Formats: sequence, structure tokens, C-alpha cells
Amino acid sequence: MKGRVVKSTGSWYTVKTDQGLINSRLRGKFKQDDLKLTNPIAVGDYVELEMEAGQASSVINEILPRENYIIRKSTRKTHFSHIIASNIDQAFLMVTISQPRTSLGFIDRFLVSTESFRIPATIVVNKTDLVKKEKELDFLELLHEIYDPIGYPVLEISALNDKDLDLLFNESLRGKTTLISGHSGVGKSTLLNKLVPHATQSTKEISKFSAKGVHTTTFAEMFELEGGGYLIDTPGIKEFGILDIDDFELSHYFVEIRQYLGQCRYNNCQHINEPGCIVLQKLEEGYIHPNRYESYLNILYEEDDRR
Ligand SMILES: Nc1nc2c(ncn2[C@@H]2O[C@H](COP(=O)(O)OP(=O)(O)OP(=O)(O)O)[C@@H](O)[C@H]2O)c(=O)[nH]1
Ligand SMILES: [Mg+2]
Ligand SMILES: [Zn+2]
Repeated sequence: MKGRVVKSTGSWYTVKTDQGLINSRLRGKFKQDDLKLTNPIAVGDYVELEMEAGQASSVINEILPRENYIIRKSTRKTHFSHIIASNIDQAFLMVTISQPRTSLGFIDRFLVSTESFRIPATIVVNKTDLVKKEKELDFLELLHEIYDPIGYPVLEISALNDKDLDLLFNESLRGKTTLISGHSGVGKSTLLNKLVPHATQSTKEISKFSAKGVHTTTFAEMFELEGGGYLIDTPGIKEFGILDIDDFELSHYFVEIRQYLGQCRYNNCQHINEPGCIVLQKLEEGYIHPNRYESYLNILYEEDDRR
């Protein structure tokens, strides 16, 4: 039998099949690929499974090849990675300007991971009802300035108060598998509950003390939308550790840098301070946003430190 993993709780997986939802577990010895993963099976995976004799549960024998996935380094086990979800059509990165605050570095790290599979990404700014101070409005403006022109639409919502969220999202969600990711407490589950009528994901106030989320959602879960398509709610992530990539690869995952590749004087240019670097020239001319270039350098130097 074939099916798709819609929920993973560690040792048990809920798999959607023609026969309905089936509780499944992994066969004892399971061959893994080269990736060292904290989760061998991710929500979104298509799997091959087999009913256990005389039981209502099944065993997963095989994972079908993944079309794509969003992966990050595990914060607890540094040599391991964690697949957030697989086989997705688009990603919504939910960000908030305060309570909690999402940094540009975090956004850009996430976008490097979506860009590595060319997964379309949208930046959903939530809790805009709280955006009042001038500094906050400026940051919102900055998000538009940086991301709209390079193909990452910036949507402003209030998952709590907006009445027409389904109208806003229906069109873009229909028939697609969409991942919602972001820090804890930004309102991912709140939005999901609004868009999926039967969903009852827990939501919880952020900590007054730290102004950070309290990690309410603990497992990724995929929900079917009424108009067709799926929405994946995920646990909040603190830091987005990107997988080891080499220096020349990184510039491929910045869309606005990628378009100039091959035009620098030196073909091993890392776009730091080399003469005849077209990227530095475009930065100077204002075609590359300085905040994005800063993220590029930060990730580059971080990778150097690691080595
Ligand atoms: N003011 C305001 N609060 C919101 C909005 N959306 C969500 N919240 C609140 O933010 C808190 C956190 O929301 P959740 O939906 O639990 O956040 P989450 O992203 O799912 O968090 P994790 O599951 O921990 O990753 C809750 O108290 C929500 O009511 C919004 O648009 N405006
Ligand atoms: Mg949640
Ligand atoms: Zn260069």
C-alpha cells in the first residue's frame, strides 16, 4: 500500500491512504541515506507500507524519493539534521515584528533552505494589529523593501482579528501542499485553525517574561483543506541552522546574487573584496539590498568558523 505521512510523533506516524488514516511505525532495521537525521521520516513523505498481521496498524517499508524538503541543523545534536517537511509546493514563513521579534538573519537563513530546492516562499507578517510604534512600522516597511522586489511577497495579516483570511489565502493554497514555519509564538497554529475549520491545534500566549513563544506545537502535522490541498503546521524553531554548504554554493541560494554569477572577474570569486566583482558593484549601485548582502556574509563567515 502507498500513503502519505500526515503526522509524526516520534515513533508513530499517521499515514493517509486510500483506506483512511493508518497508525504506522518503522520497520526495525531501516536503511537511511547519507543524511544523519533526527527524524528518518518526515511529514509530507510518501511511503510504502504493509498492514501488520491481525492488527489495525502498519509498518513502513520504504520512503519514496523526496521531491524536496526543508531541512535544518538540529540544535541538540549538532551533527544531525531535522527535516521539517517534505514534498511541499510552497512555504509560508510567518514572522512577527514584536512578540516575538523575527530577525532578518533568521528570514534569510530560512530562504537559503527554500531556495536550495527553488521552493516558492512567502513572508507572512502576522500580528500587524500590534504594530504601532514608529520603529515597528519602519521594520515592516523594510521587509517590503527587501523582499517584495526579489520574489518573496510580503503579506500583512492579523491571524487573530482578520475576518477574511480564507478569502486572502484560498486561491494560493488550493491544490497545493503548503508549509507554515517560523519562530514559536508567531501565530502559526492560530492561522491554521482559521483556515482549516475542523482543526483544533492548541495555541498559547507567549511568555510575558521573555516575549517569546512557549513551544506549544510539538509535532509537525498536515491538514487537508476544504478546497483541496494541505497545510502543514510545525513546531516553532529558535534558530535556523543551515546545512553545511560550501562557499561557492551559498551565492546560488540568494536569488538576487545568483543572477550575476559567472560575471565576476575571477571565477572563484566569493564576493567579499575581490577586484572586478560584479556582486559588489551591484551592491554599490543599489541592486542588491545591503541587509541581504550582510546575511550572505554572516552565513559565509559562520561556515568558515565551522571549518
Ligand atoms: N495580537 C495578536 N496575537 C496573535 C495573533 N495571532 C496569534 N496571536 C497570539 O499569539 C500567541 C501564540 O500563537 P500560536 O498560534 O500558539 O503560535 P505558534 O506559532 O503556533 O507557536 P508554536 O506552536 O509554539 O510554534 C497566542 O496567544 C495567539 O492568540 C495576532 O494576529 N495578533
Ligand atoms: Mg503552534
Ligand atoms: Zn564576485
